[in-house]
Amino acid sequence: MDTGHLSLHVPEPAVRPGGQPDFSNVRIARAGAVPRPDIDAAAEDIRDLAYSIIRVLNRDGEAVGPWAGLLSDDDLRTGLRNMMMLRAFDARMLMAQRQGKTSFYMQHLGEEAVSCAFRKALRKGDMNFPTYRQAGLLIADEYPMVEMMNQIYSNENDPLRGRQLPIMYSSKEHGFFTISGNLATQYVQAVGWAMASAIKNDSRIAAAWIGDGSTAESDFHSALVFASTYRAPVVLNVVNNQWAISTFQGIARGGSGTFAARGLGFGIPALRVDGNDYLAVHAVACWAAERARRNLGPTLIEYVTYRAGAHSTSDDPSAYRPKTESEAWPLGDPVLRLKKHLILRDLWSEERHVQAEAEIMDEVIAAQREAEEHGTMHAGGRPSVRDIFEGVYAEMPPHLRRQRQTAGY
Ligand SMILES: Cc1ncc(C[n+]2csc(CCOP(=O)(O)OP(=O)(O)O)c2C)c(N)n1
Ligand SMILES: [Mg+2]
Repeated sequence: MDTGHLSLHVPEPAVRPGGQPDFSNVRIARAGAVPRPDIDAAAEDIRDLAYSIIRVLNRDGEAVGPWAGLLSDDDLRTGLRNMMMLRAFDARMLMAQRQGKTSFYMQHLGEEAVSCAFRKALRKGDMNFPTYRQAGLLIADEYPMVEMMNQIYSNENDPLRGRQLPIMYSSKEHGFFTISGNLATQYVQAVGWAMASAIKNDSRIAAAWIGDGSTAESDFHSALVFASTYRAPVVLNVVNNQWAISTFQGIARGGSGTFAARGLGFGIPALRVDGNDYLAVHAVACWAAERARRNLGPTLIEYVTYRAGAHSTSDDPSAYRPKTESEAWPLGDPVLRLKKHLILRDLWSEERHVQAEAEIMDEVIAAQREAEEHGTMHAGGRPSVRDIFEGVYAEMPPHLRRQRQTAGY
């Protein structure tokens, strides 16, 4: 009917501060219920997987179903340790920011499984194009924590010589492409890198990273066109942590139902996975990485998780969501869920957990001491002004050389 009064639909989160958190609309498949398709399945034959949630760990902590069984006992304990390390690292660096030792920090609370488990599906030489919330890729690959801290403090040992925002690490050696603050650029870069790898008949694959909110950027969509057309060897990761600073995921998702479903219009196989389930994340990541390696093309993965902390040290979530929303999140906490699984299988215990927590914190504090000997934001050593001019051009152009001389370096 023609009403003569047009209006826009603006999606709103179900609750705001002061309200009762309610996630009853988040439909969660039973652990083990979602099938594991053949690696060469066509996107249209596995459409359901873009609307369900692949889960391995059930409520009791058992690993069940067709996606279970890929990780050894040692792998699982390492996974738990990596996530605990990332959490401890975050806690110390948040405190360091409050103490004025760095200007800025971003934590991973509640999302540790995504980057830690994903890293284990990659091989040396593969390349991630991460955002600021995937430091688990570095931790799980044993990148030295002290280097991360040097970067956060922009001190004299900062591998990036003070030229990047704190937490925007870079390590070619560890398959961690320099973080770009301009979100969604990771997608076009990763797809381009993957295409280059295929053009060179190389064997290395790429992984693109994006948050729910940033999928609204056009870079996301144009990257999907190229990935789909040329069947680029890339894993397209969407971390749906429900929030994009203060904007809820419903804005960027729009009418598509799920973020995974965005892949279907491009003919890209798309899976949705419980992002707080270390085993499920790892299994789905391996499936997608294998597809890429076997030249079967891209896979889009949506990780359903929850940003339990503030967006960054410049954010206060109590202004836009109920304080208790995090506790009401139905997929639980990734560290506690893996811990429960290990205890159930007699591979771990409450005592060992407490002990490991203490050991890990000691390790983080030792790294922090070492980094602080080389300076923090306002004290001690810092990179030379000369470094501003280095590292951009293979050969410094004359105008930059002149500027450097004028600056006295
Ligand atoms: C192209 C671009 N636009 C805007 C911003 C500012 N910005 C920084 S973080 C952020 C929210 C991103 O949310 P999401 O993609 O969901 O990732 P999350 O922070 O939840 O991991 C925005 C809008 C940016 N960095 N880049
Ligand atoms: Mg988000």
